[in-house]
Amino acid sequence: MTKKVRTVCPHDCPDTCSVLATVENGRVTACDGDPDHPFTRGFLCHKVAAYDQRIYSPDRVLYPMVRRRKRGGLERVTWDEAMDVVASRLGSGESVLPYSYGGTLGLVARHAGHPLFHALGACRLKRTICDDAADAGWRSMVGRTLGTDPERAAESDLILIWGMNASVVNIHFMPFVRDAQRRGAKLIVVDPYRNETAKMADEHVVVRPGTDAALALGMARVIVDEGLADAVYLTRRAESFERFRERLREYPVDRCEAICGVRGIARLAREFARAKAPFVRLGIGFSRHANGGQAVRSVLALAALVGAFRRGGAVFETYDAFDFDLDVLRRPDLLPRPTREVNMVRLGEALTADDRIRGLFVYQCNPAAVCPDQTAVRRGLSRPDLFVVVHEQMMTDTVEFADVVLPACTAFETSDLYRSYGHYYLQRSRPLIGPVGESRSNVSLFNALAKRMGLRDPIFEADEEARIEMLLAARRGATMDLDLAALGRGEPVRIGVTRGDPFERGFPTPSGRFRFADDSLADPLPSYTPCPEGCESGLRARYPLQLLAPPAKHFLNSTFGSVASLVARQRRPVVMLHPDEAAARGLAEGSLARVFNDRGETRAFVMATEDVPPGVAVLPSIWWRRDIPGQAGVNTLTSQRLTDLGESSTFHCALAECAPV
Ligand SMILES: Nc1nc2c(c(=O)[nH]1)N[C@H]1C(S)=C(S)[C@@H](COP(=O)(O)OP(=O)(O)OC[C@H]3O[C@@H](n4cnc5c(=O)[nH]c(N)nc54)[C@H](O)[C@@H]3O)O[C@H]1N2
Ligand SMILES: Nc1nc2c(c(=O)[nH]1)N[C@H]1C(S)=C(S)[C@@H](COP(=O)(O)OP(=O)(O)OC[C@H]3O[C@@H](n4cnc5c(=O)[nH]c(N)nc54)[C@H](O)[C@@H]3O)O[C@H]1N2
Ligand SMILES: [Mo]
Repeated sequence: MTKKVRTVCPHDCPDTCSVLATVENGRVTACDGDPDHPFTRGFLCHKVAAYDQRIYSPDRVLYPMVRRRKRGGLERVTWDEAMDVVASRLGSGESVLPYSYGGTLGLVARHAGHPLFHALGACRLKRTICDDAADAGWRSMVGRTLGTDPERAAESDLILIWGMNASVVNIHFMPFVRDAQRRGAKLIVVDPYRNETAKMADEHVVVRPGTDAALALGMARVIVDEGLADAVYLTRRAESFERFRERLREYPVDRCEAICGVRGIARLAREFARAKAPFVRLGIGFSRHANGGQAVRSVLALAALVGAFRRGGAVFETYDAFDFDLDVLRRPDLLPRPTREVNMVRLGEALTADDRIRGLFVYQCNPAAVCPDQTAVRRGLSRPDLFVVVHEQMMTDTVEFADVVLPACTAFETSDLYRSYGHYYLQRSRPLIGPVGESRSNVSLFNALAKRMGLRDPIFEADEEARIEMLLAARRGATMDLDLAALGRGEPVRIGVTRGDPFERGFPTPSGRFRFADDSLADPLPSYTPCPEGCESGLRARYPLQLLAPPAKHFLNSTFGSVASLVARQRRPVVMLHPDEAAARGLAEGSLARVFNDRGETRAFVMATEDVPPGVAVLPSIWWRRDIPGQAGVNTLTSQRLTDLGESSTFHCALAECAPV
């Protein structure tokens, strides 16, 4: 029996696609993009189009396993036995650290573990590995994390994609950009290297890594000096503009050009300010530097200066508009007291600086591959006194360190509710197939474990469907008026966000205005500060290459490294270098190079290309260890340093050197 069933792509990507899955005799056999979803528009990325290969991957964890002694092999056990081992050895209180992130973005699955770990009084994880610098920067000016509907880019005459390889990480945004380009709009991409998006642009602005604030503030200075700002908008909609104008005195154009390496800032500024409907798509990429929060604030200030929200748009993420009270799932009230917080970016330090953490519970995350300073992370995970549980779909690099491995369902085997961080549609999914092997969903695992540990609260009785209903009952704001019948049928449902200016009735700030200054910050105004490990740092004498570690097209972070056809598409780990940099080091095209700094070394094949400027090295990631020559990934080179705002990650803020093997 063959049927087509609508479901949702669960992965950590702004597109949150509606998927039409073909199910034959209880097996998923094909996946297509839903033509009726206004953002998916009928197509999928290669990754999810091959989803059946992931569900039935030879790397799939099919049953529970226990390691009897450190470094020994994994032995198959029953769920009962595995749960006994976990319940008796995990511990409780602050010796326990839950470690999870974005395996699925389903609101129910993603928050399934919180009540249990709260009830145990475990350490709390600060889940700030991804967008928190950008988020903090955006919030400080706008109030909440939402912005112009990305679909509105189609009506723009000048689109600026800033610090984001949208053709790779937000591919369903690009048709809107192409629609605009067909109508004569200009696309400008601001990025340190000519990525796939820059190749589609009418202009590529090559900015030095970590200097975006200087570029944006230089442009803002020109706009203010030449009277090109939207004065009416600023008077009606903004506060503290005069203080911003003062700050801009520190950013004359020649100083900014010297910092960011961009010539013609004045021309760029005029063009941007004179556009009828300028649209700025801010990425997270350029926030992954030590000064990333202020970089985002500078670009956002630039957008506000020309009244972009009113005339065209500006957006970084949309998720706050999906207004649910997530605490009904997270249950912070179960915490006995505010326990220690551990920043997930610093897992390496948390596990190696001392031995306070004795039980680590990893789910929907692959820290051995995705965390910065991988050498420290792996050393920590190998600690003989650390008990490690991993709930996983695949035999990932982290499983290598597990004392207990528990098989996890994929999203197609369970129910969930999905908001998006890149559009304004909500969608609900139901299981397409039964659990593969003996796998269990996050909710069923944590409910069973809570019972085994003697915890009693009604939340531990609630299955996925019940939790979805709890969320829907706890909705407010833009999610109030929902077509619940359509949602129940699995259709994408638009939430109540206007297609025009999302802040036409005011900003969600205390004053209702856009805030150029936020006095709660160490530096209330947008500013540029050189990065300690960036293009202006002294360390460049030893490590002259600024390393960018952006996402690979055919992987999603480390997910999909289990799909052979996608590994084949991505071919092999490469380090992209300017031909002069390659030649200066005797690195022939296609040869194997060592890329190293004080934190470690990875190996990759040289791709000499003028797409990358001198002084920069680009290593698309995240490869599985088995596919990396030398087996240590790019994150051996990245650091645990946190951003200026939001305590987030600094994946593109590392210096390195390169040499032949
Ligand atoms: N195919 C694919 N899609 C993905 C992912 C994936 O791994 N693969 N990951 C998903 C996830 S978790 C997220 S958070 C999003 C990430 O999405 P974003 O972070 O918004 O975008 P990225 O393309 O990852 O950002 C990397 C880009 O930023 C540029 N960049 C680095 N430093 C600077 C700088 O200083 N200035 C400027 N202007 N640009 C800079 C890099 O050169 C690169 O082109 O994508 C999601 N989508
Ligand atoms: N060098 C470098 N490193 C980076 C980045 C970068 O750009 N460069 N990006 C960073 C960013 S933006 C992010 S968001 C992080 C992402 O880091 P992670 O959230 O760890 O992302 P993934 O690598 O996709 O790993 C998710 C894992 O969850 C598993 N999983 C999926 N669904 C479920 C489920 O329902 N239950 C359970 N138990 N498991 C599940 C998957 O099999 C997969 O192994 O990586 C960061 N690391
Ligand atoms: Mo992310």
